[in-house]
Formats: sequence, structure tokens, C-alpha cells
Amino acid sequence: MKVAVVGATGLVGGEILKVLAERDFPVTELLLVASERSVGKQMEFKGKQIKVIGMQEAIAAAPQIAIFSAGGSTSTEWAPRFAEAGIVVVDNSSAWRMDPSKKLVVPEINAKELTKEDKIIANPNCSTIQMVVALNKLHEELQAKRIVVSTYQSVTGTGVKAVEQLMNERAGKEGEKAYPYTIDLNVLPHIDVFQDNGYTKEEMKMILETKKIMGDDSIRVTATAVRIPVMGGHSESVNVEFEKDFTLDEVYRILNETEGVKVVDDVKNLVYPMPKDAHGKDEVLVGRVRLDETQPRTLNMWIVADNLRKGAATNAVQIAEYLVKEGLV
Ligand code: A2P
Ligand code: 11C
Repeated sequence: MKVAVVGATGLVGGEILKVLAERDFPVTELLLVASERSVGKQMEFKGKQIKVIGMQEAIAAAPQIAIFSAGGSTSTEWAPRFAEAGIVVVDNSSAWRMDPSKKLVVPEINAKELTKEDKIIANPNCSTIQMVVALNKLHEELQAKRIVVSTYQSVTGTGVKAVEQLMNERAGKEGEKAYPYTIDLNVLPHIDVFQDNGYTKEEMKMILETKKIMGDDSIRVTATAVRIPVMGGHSESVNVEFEKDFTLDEVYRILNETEGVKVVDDVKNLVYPMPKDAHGKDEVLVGRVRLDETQPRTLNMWIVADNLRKGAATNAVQIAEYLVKEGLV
């Protein structure tokens, strides 16, 4: 496969290169693509130096697959141009996710929906991916009615500039700011832009994308998305009410059978998921599983994953792997 990584110089782009190499994705030629600012820069893939190219040059080189992680406006402008040239785009941005004509894919859940007609495939938001990976099988067996989620999100979700802001603040240095306030030793109840309804766009992504991926509009979802001065992964406190009755043993059985989930839950020995442990891993870690004692058929759980891996790069590469395996590209 001739593969292009668009946004190769970014945080997610770098992780995509790592994941392609680790999983031995069948790459015959790799095109590293970024903005004009980076054209000519050298980057390494599997021990080889590769020169970064621009968008037009990438289309002319005719890759079969392009994995985009260069922000929404770049995707809005360029993904259709790649698709028109016959290149299948797996897009990490929010540009196409809620477009009814585009599939929003978490391979463990709904890759089967993909066909040869899908030329732009959307990769969900990181905080949505880890939640639906943990909840989908529970939903299939117990029918989720309502989900209340609060997130604790790593600065890596914002990109290179935010990591630099945190590091500069820690070192007492001046520098560019990715956030409107200090992030070190602080918490910002604000991720992405505020909408007219008072929610942020990140919160609305979790609400809308969850229903689309699970293919069920009847699930009620509400979210509060929060940025914390942490690297390595996003954490989520999730309260979920089900239609059907269950025991905690059944919940553990379902979670243990869920593809992509690792149960990390032994509070007697102080074992629970933390971003530090999720960092660099592809699994979604689930712990602190317990009954909500205030109402029946309701569960509390704590879900942690590396937002740059399963939340972005790994999920996108898994979509590409599925396309190759099923001969859709
Ligand atoms: P560049 O490094 O040349 O700016 P992050 O979110 O981690 O900051 O990364 C964003 C990625 O998207 C980078 O690789 C960046 O390239 C790329 N990018 C930003 N704008 C464009 C654009 N207009 N065309 C192509 N790539 C872009
Ligand atoms: C964050 N979830 O942590 C965001 C990053 O829509 O793909 C990913 C934004 C997106 O800030």
C-alpha cells in the first residue's frame, strides 16, 4: 500500500507513524505530508529518512490511503480533493463525523458498515472512542438508556502547542499559550469552543458521536469535558443507566469479553486505571466499576485510554487495516 500521512509533523501524525511501524502495516511507500511550513523537512520511518511534501504533491503521488490528522479546516478543504483523485481518506478531524453520508468508525464496533463506496471515513473524537469501546458490548447486552460522563483530558489532545504551554509553565518560562488560562496546577472546564446551548463542542461531540457509532438515537447522553494538566491519556467518570437488570459479575464478564478493553480493577490492592499506565498502550482501561446506589440498573465506572493511540492514531490505522483486509481499497 502506498500510504500518505497528512499532518505527519503533528502529535497525532507522529503517533500514526509509530503505530504503522509497530503493527507492520503493509506500507510499500510512505508519503509524509504537512503544511508548506514543513515541506523539505526530514523525518524518520522504520530507520529511513523521508522528506515532508505538500498537499498538491501528495495527491499527484497517488497514494491508495491517506490518513489525515491536520485539523478540521485542512480536512474540509483537502479530503474531498484526495477522494476525487481516488484516494481513500481516513480523517481524524471533526470535519466529516456528523455528515450523514460519511461513516464514523470504531473498528471493534461498526467497521462492518464500510463499503468500497466510502472514500472519506471519519475517525471519532478521542474521548468518544474510549467511552464507546468500553460501553458498546454492555449496551448490546443490557441496553444503555442514559449516560452521564465527565472527562479529565490530557493536554496532548490539544496538540504540540499545549504540551509546550504546560512544560513552559512548569519550568517558569514564558511562551505561546494554547489555552486562555494557565493550565499547570489548574483545571479548565472548557474544551473546544462554546456552543449556543452552553455546552462546548467537545461535549457535543461526545453526545452526538456516541449515538451515531452505537447506531442508537434513543440513548440519552450528557457530558462535561474538562482539561487537566496531565499527559498520557484521557480519563472519564461514566455513570450509565441500563434498561435491563444486571449483577456486577455479569458486568465484569461482559467487560472481560469486550474487544479492546482491559479491566484494571482491584481496589483492595489500590489497582485502578491511571493515564500514566494507559500511556503508549492501545487498550481502553476500565476500573472503579460499582453500582450506583441511588437508583436501580445503574453503574459507575472509570475509563482511561491514551488519547493519541486508541483515541486517534491506533483507531485510524485499524480502520486502514480493515480496508486492506476486506479489499475495500
Ligand atoms: P505543520 O507542522 O507544517 O504546521 P498538531 O495538532 O499536533 O499541532 O499538528 C497539526 C498537523 O497538521 C501538523 O502536521 C501540521 O503541519 C498540519 N497542518 C496544519 N495546517 C495544515 C495545512 N494547511 N495543510 C497541511 N497540513 C497542515
Ligand atoms: C481534545 N478531544 O482532547 C480533543 C482532541 O475533534 O478530534 C481531538 C479533537 C477532535 O482536546
